[in-house]
Amino acid sequence: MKYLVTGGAGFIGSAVIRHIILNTDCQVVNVDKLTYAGHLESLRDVSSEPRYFFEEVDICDEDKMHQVFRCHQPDRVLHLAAESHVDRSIDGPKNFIETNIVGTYRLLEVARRYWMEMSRERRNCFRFLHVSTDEVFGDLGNVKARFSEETRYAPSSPYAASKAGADHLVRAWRRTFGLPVIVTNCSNNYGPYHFPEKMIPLMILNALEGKPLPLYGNGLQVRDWLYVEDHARALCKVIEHGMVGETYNVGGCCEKTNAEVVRALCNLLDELQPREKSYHTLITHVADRPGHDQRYAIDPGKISRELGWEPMESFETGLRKTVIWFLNNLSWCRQVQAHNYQRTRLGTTGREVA
Ligand code: NAD
Ligand code: TDX
Repeated sequence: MKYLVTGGAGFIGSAVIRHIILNTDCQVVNVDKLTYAGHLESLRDVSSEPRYFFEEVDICDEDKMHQVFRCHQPDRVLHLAAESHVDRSIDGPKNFIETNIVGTYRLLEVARRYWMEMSRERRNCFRFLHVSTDEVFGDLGNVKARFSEETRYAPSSPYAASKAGADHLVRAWRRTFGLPVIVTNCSNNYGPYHFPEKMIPLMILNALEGKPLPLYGNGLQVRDWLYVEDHARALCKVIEHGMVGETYNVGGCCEKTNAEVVRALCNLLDELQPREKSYHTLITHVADRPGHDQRYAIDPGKISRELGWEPMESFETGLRKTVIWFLNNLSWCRQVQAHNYQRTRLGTTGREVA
C-alpha cells in the first residue's frame, strides 16, 4: 500500500507521515513545494526509512504531478498541501487562491486521470482524502450550537473562503466524475513541529524570549483544540474505513478562549522554566484580527459513532507535552524561523496595543 501525502513537510502532514511510517508497513511519498511553512527537519525521525520518498513539487504543476503519480503509483492520496495561516491570507490572499483552490483543482484532475487509467481492482480501492478545516463554516458567535457535517458554509477570511472553494471542487469531482473522495473538516490543531506563527507556538517562543504575548482584541474568542497526533490517527482511520463521498468532522471537544490557552501556557512555563517575573506579566492585548471569528466548535459524533475514533490526548496532557517538546527543540524552531521566514503579522510587530 502506498500513500501520497501532499504538504507532508508541514505541521499536520509531517505528523501524518510519522504516524504511517511508525505504525504501518506502508510506503509514503511526500509531495511538498517547501514553502516558508514546509521543513524536512520535521521528518528527521522517518526520512532515512526506505519506505519514505520525497518529491519537491508544487501541486499546481500538473505535468510534474502527473510524473509523480506515474512514477509512484499511489493507492491513497492524503491532500494537506495548503497555505494555512489566516493572518497571511489577510495580508495577501493570492497564494491562498492559487494553492488552495487552483492547486486542489489541478490535483483533482491529475488524480482523476490516474484513477481512470488504473486496473478495475486497484481503481475500486483508490481513495482521495481532502483535509479541510472547521473555518469553512464561519462564526458560531455566542450561540451554543456546534458544527455538524450538515452546517452551511459561511467562511469569513480569505483562507477559509479558499478552503471552502476547494471543498466544493472535491465534492463536485465525486458527484460528476465518480472520483472516490472523502472530506474531513477539523478544528484547531496544536503539538510538536507547529510553525511558530500560529498562536500556541508563537506564545511559547515569545515567552521564552521575554517578548509580549499578543492576544488579539479581548482574547475571548473560542477555538476547539485537538492534539495533532489525534488528528493524524483520525485521517488514517477515515481514509481506510470512511465511506466514499462522505464528510467527517474531527475535533477534540475542547473549547477554550484564547486568553485561557495563553494563561495555561504561562502556568506551564512558570513551572517548567521559571523566570524572575511570572510569564503572565507578558500578556498584552493588541489590535484585533480583521473579520476575526468569535467561536468555532466541532461536533465529532459521526466519526466517533461510525469509525470509533476518539481523541487520546486531553488538553492538559497535550499542552504539557507540547511545551516540553518546544523547550527541548529550540534548535528546530531557530532553523525554521531562519528559513525564508517573512515576519508579517506575527502579532509582535506592527500591531497597536489596544
Ligand atoms: P502548514 O502550513 O504547516 O503546512 C502546509 C504544507 O503545505 C507545507 O509543508 C508547505 O510547504 C506545503 N505547501 C504549500 N503550498 C504548496 C504547494 N503549492 N504545493 C505543494 N506543497 C505546498 O499547514 P498545516 O497546519 O499542517 O495544515 C495542513 C492542512 O490541514 C491544510 O490543508 C489546512 O487547511 C488543514 N487544517 C489545518 C488545521 C490547523 O490547525 N493547522 C486545522 C484543520 C485543517
Ligand atoms: O498572535 C496571535 N494572537 C492571537 O490572539 C495569533 C497568531 C493568534 N491569535 C488568536 C487568533 C485565533 O482566534 O488565536 C487564535 C488561534 O489563531 P491561529 O493559531 O492563527 O489559528 P486560527 O486562525 O484559529 O487557524 C488555525 O486553525 C484552523 C489554523 O491556522 C488553520 O490552518 C486551521 O484551518
